[in-house]
Amino acid sequence: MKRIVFASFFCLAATAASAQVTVKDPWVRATVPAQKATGAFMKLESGEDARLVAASSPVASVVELHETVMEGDKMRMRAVPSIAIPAGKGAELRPGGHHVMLMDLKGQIKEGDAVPLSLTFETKDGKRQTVELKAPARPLKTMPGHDEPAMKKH
Ligand SMILES: [Cu+2]
Repeated sequence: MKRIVFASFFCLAATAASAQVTVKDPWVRATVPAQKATGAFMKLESGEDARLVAASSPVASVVELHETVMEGDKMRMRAVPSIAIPAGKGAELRPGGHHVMLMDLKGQIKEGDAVPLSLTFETKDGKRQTVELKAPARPLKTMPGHDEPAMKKH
């Protein structure tokens, strides 16, 4: 009887491993001195429907999940409880869209720094997975900043 229980346990473990969320191309926007907040961006892929439900980093006292919304012609950010990662489609966290917001920064994040991030994902059936990674810091140059009050069109 015990052997059967162990066998099914290992089967479940194998299934969970194959359903993991993959994090690709993570990066954090470098900051200038005295800047208190910045964003972390990445591509998320998953074989089954999942959500990013929590994030933390030792460089920031407060970490939130944000979306960017247009209010009239202004871009605003607001906290959301989770970011959906549809199976096979994935999600892209980018400036001007969803992102991980690092707030109350403990110091300047310089270009080339490796910023530790801990991301918690949850699948539809409630299984949780935490991914630890280091995201390189780089300046935002050509893309519109998510903290700019409005996108200019010419
Ligand atoms: Cu934000």
